[in-house]
Amino acid sequence: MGTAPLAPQLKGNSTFNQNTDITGISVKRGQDITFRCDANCEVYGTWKKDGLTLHNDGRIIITEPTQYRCFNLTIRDATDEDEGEYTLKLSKWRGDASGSAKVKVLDYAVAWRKIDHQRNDTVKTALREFTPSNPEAQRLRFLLHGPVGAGKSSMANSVNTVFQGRTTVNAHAAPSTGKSETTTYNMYEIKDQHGRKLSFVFNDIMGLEGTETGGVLTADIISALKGHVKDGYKFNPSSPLSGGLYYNNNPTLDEKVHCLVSVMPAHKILLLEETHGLIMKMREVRDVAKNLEIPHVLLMTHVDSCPLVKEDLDKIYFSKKIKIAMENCSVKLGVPMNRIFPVKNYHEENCVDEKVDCVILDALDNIVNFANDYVIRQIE
Ligand SMILES: Nc1nc2c(ncn2[C@@H]2O[C@H](COP(=O)(O)OP(=O)(O)OP(=O)(O)O)[C@@H](O)[C@H]2O)c(=O)[nH]1
Ligand SMILES: [Mg+2]
Repeated sequence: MGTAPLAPQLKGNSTFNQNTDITGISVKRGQDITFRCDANCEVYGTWKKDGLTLHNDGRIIITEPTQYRCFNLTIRDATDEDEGEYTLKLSKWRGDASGSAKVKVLDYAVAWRKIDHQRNDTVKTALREFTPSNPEAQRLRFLLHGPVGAGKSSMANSVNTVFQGRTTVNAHAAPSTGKSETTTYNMYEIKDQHGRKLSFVFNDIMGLEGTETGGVLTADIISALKGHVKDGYKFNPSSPLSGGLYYNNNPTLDEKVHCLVSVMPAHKILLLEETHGLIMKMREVRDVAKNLEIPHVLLMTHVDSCPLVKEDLDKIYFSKKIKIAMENCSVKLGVPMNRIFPVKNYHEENCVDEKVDCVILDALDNIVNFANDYVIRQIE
């Protein structure tokens, strides 16, 4: 609970107490915000937030002032909307006074989504043993797409790392130079520590750029989604694939994509306007997936750009920054919150970590389920 004595600051010619300290308070989401003010004579008081008068209403509790001297305001279960400037205006026929305090709402006191490392082994075993429920799809295919440097190739590597119990580098990942490191269409199989193939693969694609002429073309991502692009195709940012050796005219269900996986770095989404070229391109691909009824999830990478999460990945669902970035992804890219998974890739580690495994497994478990639901729907 965050509490602050409000300090009434004298305005006009009042004779009651004046105190010029303006106190600010910080509370964690879900905690209560409490203000108290003691006047040194009998006065009337009005509470305001950002200039608007507050009234008793559900979470807002304004207690009757004791002897017109003691004023209390409590806001239960703080949310972001409670941030702002709170003012207590005290008045009497001889003048008035007011005191203000700023409230900042910090990270959550309680995680808003559960993560449980204890389930890692169970989830891993289930995914290792998984086979698609429609025999026409021998394995589930997930298409990774997103901005240059988002962590797409790292994700394919990270999933392999989780199942092999050691760091792996099949897909080439590199610090972003602004141009996509990945330039060809590659399929990455996932194997366990004995080299046994699992029943799902990741298709990695060239990165998107915000400009019209740079990066992979949305037409090529859409072709890949429909299964028209063959493994090994080198993308040409000035002309979409429409035929030839690498064009698959009649893809089978097995060759089509069963889940579109958008990858967006947490720190990047906050900087992108809804009208930015990258957002527009990602929305275009999402719309096609939606029309084809292909499930769509979003992996929000680089969650370690939040200091709280960098220090302890288990704090991922305590972080206000992460929640805000996820909400940004949801609104800007049109993905429901329950299809957004914040993850950290294995990018600097040289051994596995149960916390990194846990967030990746949670996302993967959902992707596999959504994709399997899709292939079941294709059974004629
Ligand atoms: N801190 C941090 N770095 C990451 C994360 N994921 C990837 N990286 C790093 O970001 C850089 C780009 O990662 P890639 O996997 O190559 O990204 P990509 O989306 O495949 O990029 P392109 O192929 O160029 O489009 C690499 O230096 C990675 O090590 C993450 O979750 N956190
Ligand atoms: Mg790449």
